[in-house]
Amino acid sequence: MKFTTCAAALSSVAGIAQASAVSQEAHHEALNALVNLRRALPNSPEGYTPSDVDCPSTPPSVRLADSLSQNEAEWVQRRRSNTIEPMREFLSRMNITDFDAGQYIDNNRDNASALPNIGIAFSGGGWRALINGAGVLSAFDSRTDNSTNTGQLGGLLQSSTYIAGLSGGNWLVGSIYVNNFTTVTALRNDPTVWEFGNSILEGPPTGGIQILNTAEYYSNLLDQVEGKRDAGYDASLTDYWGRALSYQLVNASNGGPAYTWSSIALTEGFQNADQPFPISIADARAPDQTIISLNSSVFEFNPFEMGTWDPTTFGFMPTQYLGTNMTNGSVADNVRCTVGFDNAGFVMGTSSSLFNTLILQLNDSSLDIPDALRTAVGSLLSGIGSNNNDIADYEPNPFYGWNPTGNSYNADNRSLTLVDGGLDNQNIPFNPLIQPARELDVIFANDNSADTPTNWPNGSSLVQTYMRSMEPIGNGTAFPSVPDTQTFINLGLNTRPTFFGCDASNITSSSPSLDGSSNAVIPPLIVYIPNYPYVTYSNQPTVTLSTNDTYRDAMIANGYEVATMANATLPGYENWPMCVACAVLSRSFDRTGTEVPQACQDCFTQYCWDGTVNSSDPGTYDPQPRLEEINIQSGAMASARFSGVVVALVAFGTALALML
Ligand SMILES: *[C@@H]1O[C@H](CO)[C@@H](O)[C@H](O)[C@H]1NC(C)=O
Ligand SMILES: *[C@@H]1O[C@H](CO)[C@@H](O)[C@H](O)[C@H]1NC(C)=O
Ligand SMILES: *[C@@H]1O[C@H](CO)[C@@H](O)[C@H](O)[C@H]1NC(C)=O
Ligand SMILES: *[C@@H]1O[C@H](CO)[C@@H](O)[C@H](O)[C@H]1NC(C)=O
Ligand SMILES: *[C@@H]1O[C@H](CO)[C@@H](O)[C@H](O)[C@H]1NC(C)=O
Ligand SMILES: *[C@@H]1O[C@H](CO)[C@@H](O)[C@H](O)[C@H]1NC(C)=O
Ligand SMILES: *[C@@H]1O[C@H](CO)[C@@H](O)[C@H](O)[C@H]1NC(C)=O
Ligand SMILES: *[C@@H]1O[C@H](CO)[C@@H](O)[C@H](O)[C@H]1NC(C)=O
Ligand SMILES: *[C@@H]1O[C@H](CO)[C@@H](O)[C@H](O)[C@H]1NC(C)=O
Ligand SMILES: *[C@@H]1O[C@H](CO)[C@@H](O)[C@H](O)[C@H]1NC(C)=O
Ligand SMILES: *[C@@H]1O[C@H](CO)[C@@H](O)[C@H](O)[C@H]1NC(C)=O
Ligand SMILES: CC(=O)N[C@H]1CO[C@H](CO)[C@@H](O)[C@@H]1O
Repeated sequence: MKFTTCAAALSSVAGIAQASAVSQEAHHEALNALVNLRRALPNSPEGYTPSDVDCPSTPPSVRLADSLSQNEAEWVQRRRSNTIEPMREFLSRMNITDFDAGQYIDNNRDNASALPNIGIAFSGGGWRALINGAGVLSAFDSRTDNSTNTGQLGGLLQSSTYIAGLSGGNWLVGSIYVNNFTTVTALRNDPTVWEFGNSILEGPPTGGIQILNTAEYYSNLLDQVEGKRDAGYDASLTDYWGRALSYQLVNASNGGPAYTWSSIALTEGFQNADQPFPISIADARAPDQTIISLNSSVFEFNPFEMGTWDPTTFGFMPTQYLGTNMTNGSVADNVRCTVGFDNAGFVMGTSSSLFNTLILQLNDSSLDIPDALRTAVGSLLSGIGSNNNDIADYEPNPFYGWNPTGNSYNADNRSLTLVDGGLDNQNIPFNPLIQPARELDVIFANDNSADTPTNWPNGSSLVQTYMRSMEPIGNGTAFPSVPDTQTFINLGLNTRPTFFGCDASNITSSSPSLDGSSNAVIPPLIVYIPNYPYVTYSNQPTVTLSTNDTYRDAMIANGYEVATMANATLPGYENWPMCVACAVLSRSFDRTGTEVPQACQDCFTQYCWDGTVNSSDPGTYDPQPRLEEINIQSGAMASARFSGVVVALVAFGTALALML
């Protein structure tokens, strides 16, 4: 038992000292008191170390992935009613010509399922995805200053039911939710988080809530993970990586070791269904295996459950009780339950495990790390074994013995190894959002992938998800037709928002199930929002250890312009906000048999991919900023082109950098 981390967590939260002297029960009580008092997040009794507790009267069990969980179904019902007012306000403000959106909502408000059901997805792509995505998210958030002015999109977030993040995109979603559904503006302005001027290898800036120096930073990291090992759990490089990430993403001392992913469900805002349902993505993969979209198992972590809809495992486990020794989907009589395994940083680290090996880059001499520390930490971390570098170990495997005929993938393994959600090349987290059970009508998908050698997206992620949806692995999901990646570039579909699947009647079937039958499923309409330079070159390499606040803020501003198309000031795109409203309403119009307003028909003509293909070699793709560049040089020439100036410690291969 290691109480030091818990003590640190407790005392940091409420100034309770000497927590190590109290019993576990007292810990629970103290924590419950804190939960009621303040934010509901640091609820792991022993900080980063998972704890044994008595199982609840209904012990945790694995369920088939054949529907929403009861918790989610109840929650979503409340959420959908709560989106009606924000949606009414948003759609009215988007001012669809000759159409009264307020009246439309009012006519259907007694039946929320007739109204639009919106999801938002943030792709992977390291810090680039986090920061550019942050600009997009802030544009959708009515809490951002001026975001509800004419030409802007504030309120789309408040109108949404689901939000999913993958890898760097989940650093964004995770930062928002783990910090009490805070705003991008607050995270940017807070001097203790999102400070990427300091390399993750050197630790956070000193002062404030954070610790003192690099040596102490490592001592804390190692101590926290050691506590987990001492309690009998396997630790992988992801544990260290997740802890390190937390110092940048979690607004609490020592990276908030007691913050769990499941505790999001305990926050007031979530319980009131005042915010969308957050989902993080990872893939299952054994060490040293490779996966592609057609043979990956996509796992999701939501505040209630962790598991997969894919036929390979087809089960869900309560997130809160991850770490519990499960057999055949249940807890044996003599076994106690585990809590605190689902550490929020560990979940964020799992989704982004591709970056694990960054933590091994200690030998870079430009880093301000004492030599003795460099050596000690270096040998400890490299001792973990290179085979396991990019996996996160979920041992005990919650799906051990579960559904042994269907669960070919991991029923026999005591350990479930998960990796970065982008490693199967589905870099946008569509999988949880195209599940028929979630009934989404439209997905706003912000793509910050580095598909081209110049680190811009080319639609590759959509292609992967589309192909997967037509195979048995897609297990009843459907996805709109999309063209090949050359066409994306040749037609400029990656230079501005593009809609896919506008004509619901053009998609009549989904992936065949294993017995060969196929159901008609209408997929959500996809609003593809690719990264593009507006006010800065937002194609920073995926692997970037540090940058400066000037560039960070320019990237956030860029993301804002990406989402709003420069607040609808680009010639020919003044109708963009109205067309966003049309995309939101499209499936609902179909359901309610409403004639599509002429203005929306014009929007669909302009923004929908019309089926045209041009697969010729597009050559080098090298877009230039659409607007005047923000000066990120602090006095130097504004035109100086960014070309790998960002300190990228890419000792581990360019292939990696190109992948996400
Ligand atoms: C969380 O955010 C809500 C809404 O802004 C606020 O009312 C509440 O006080 C916050 N809780 C904490 C613990 O900061
Ligand atoms: C709504 O659009 C009409 C033109 O279709 C315009 O005259 C009016 O000013 C717009 N209203 C707002 C609030 O932007
Ligand atoms: C609610 O709307 C859906 C979709 O338009 C429709 O199928 C259903 O019959 C409606 N339910 C009620 C009670 O009106
Ligand atoms: C919001 O708009 C006002 C008025 O144009 C301006 O003074 C203010 O700086 C803007 N705020 C932000 C954060 O852009
Ligand atoms: C971080 O926490 C402090 C203290 O609770 C709070 O004042 C601040 O607003 C928080 N920052 C963010 C970004 O939520
Ligand atoms: C997935 O498919 C790829 C390409 O065919 C193959 O190399 C890999 O071994 C497969 N992985 C699994 C887990 O089946
Ligand atoms: C788990 O299920 C298998 C059959 O699938 C059975 O042989 C085994 O005894 C079960 N184990 C437990 C602990 O129930
Ligand atoms: C998990 O529980 C089973 C009983 O269901 C037991 O046989 C096994 O030893 C336990 N594993 C661990 C690691 O405690
Ligand atoms: C768009 O609006 C945001 C927020 O008001 C502002 O910061 C930005 O400069 C605007 N961009 C353009 C091109 O007007
Ligand atoms: C319509 O469906 C066909 C067949 O799946 C597909 O080839 C075509 O691209 C689709 N058109 C559009 C615009 O999605
Ligand atoms: C910030 O970082 C960018 C990208 O590396 C660099 O071009 C710029 O000069 C830096 N600006 C400052 C003020 O350090
Ligand atoms: C819709 C569909 O095909 N669902 C299948 C998903 O996979 C599970 C497990 O193999 C099947 O039982 C479902 O029928």
